[in-house]
Amino acid sequence: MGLRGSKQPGAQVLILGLDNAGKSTLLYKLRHNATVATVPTIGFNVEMIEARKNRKNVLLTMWDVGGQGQMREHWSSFHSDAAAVVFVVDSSDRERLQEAKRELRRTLRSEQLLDKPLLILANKQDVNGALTATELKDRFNLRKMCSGRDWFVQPCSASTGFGVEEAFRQLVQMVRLPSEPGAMKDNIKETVHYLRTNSSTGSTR
Ligand SMILES: Nc1nc2c(ncn2[C@@H]2O[C@H](COP(=O)(O)OP(=O)(O)OP(=O)(O)O)[C@@H](O)[C@H]2O)c(=O)[nH]1
Ligand SMILES: [Mg+2]
Repeated sequence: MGLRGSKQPGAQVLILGLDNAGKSTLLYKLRHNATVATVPTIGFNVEMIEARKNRKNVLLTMWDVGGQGQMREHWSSFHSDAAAVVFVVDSSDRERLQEAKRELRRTLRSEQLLDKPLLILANKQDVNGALTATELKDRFNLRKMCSGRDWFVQPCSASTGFGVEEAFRQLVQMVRLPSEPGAMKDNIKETVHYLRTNSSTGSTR
């Protein structure tokens, strides 16, 4: 975690989604309240955003990773440090919904993301004909896909700012800080996984 050594509690948030979903637009809207002209992300963008949780200042490190095909194989390198995932969907692009659903399903299968809260953004609500949050929930069969984890679907428009504040508020509420009980459970699970992985490496030497 980039925040080790800092006294301020914090957590890392991973922003994923297909290319053109609006991840970088969202990040800059959140960080600078500005609508920035983006280019496809090769690699990642990272921004730190302060928030209030449980009457404390917390620092969220937001990782926005490129969504193009060749970038997706790198998504998993970001899984282990993520305390929460934001998955951005272009709700106006009906032709790519299946692709988005497939990538979300693949992401949620990651052992390192088990139990991590998931915020799905039904982005581009300003576009005529965009799927509503409820339609997206049904099309992705989210109740089934996300069973056993904390999840929420928020309609928004990263470019106009509609729903963006609500999305951030929801995220802050869902994310578990290291001092919170749920996070402790995650830490224990990760430690057990680490020990298991390392002990099996040891036995094959
Ligand atoms: N109409 C509309 N356009 C949006 C919205 N959000 C993003 N866009 C546009 O969608 C395009 C892609 O946005 P990006 O933020 O670069 O998408 P990305 O998910 O970061 O894409 P990659 O970096 O390739 O993974 C840009 O032209 C944005 O202006 C939105 O809410 N409404
Ligand atoms: Mg981008």
